[in-house]
Amino acid sequence: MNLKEALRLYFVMGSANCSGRDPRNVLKESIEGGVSFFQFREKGDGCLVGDERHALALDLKTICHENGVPFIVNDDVELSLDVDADGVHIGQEDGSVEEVRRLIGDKILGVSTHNVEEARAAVRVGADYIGVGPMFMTKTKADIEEVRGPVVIRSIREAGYEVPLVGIGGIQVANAHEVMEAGADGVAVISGISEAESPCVAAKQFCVVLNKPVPNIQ
Ligand code: FQP
Ligand code: MG
Repeated sequence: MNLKEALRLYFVMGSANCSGRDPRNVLKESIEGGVSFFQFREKGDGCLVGDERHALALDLKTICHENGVPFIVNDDVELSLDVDADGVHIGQEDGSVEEVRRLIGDKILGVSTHNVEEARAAVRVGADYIGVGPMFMTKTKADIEEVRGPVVIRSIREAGYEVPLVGIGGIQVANAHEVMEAGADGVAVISGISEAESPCVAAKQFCVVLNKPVPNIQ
């Protein structure tokens, strides 16, 4: 797997993002539309816990793997190991990156960053990719940092870091090009796909903007 290539269209989602639809169907449709990386982010109002959360993680992992899409778990290292996910994504407040690396071995480790300093630190401790955000205003996440936008990605590239990198936060079909032009390898999208009337059509629209082959299956 070429990580930078796979990160081009990164779908992040949990049941709270699916407007009451079954996340399994939302994920399947999004992959039909060209999603090439997936993060299970089961948090927010009414999110699943316990056995249901575990069962959903397993189902979504299976859907990903049937389609050659890496399956990443947000925040929860234990769940990622339990379901044998392909990796974990952690933020600045989710514990030590070194400790997570020790626990997951050579699985994929993604780290959230908001500026060049955090990017530098994440690279130094061996993050496989970084998420940079928020790119734009978003309603999906309440506890966001100041919106500084795609310029942060540009400064990380100008500082010489070639680490696989995606932008996140408020990315829609209409603004995704700004993120790519700043030097990202891809975009991480939640509501732009999960809340679309058709996640498949939305993903295809992203593919066009991202210069990514559009799947032609119906
Ligand atoms: N970037 C990415 C992605 N995924 C994320 N979940 C975040 C950033 C945000 O810990 P964090 O991570 O700041 O907040 P939360 O755990 O609520 O998502 F990998 F997609 F780039
Ligand atoms: Mg987190």
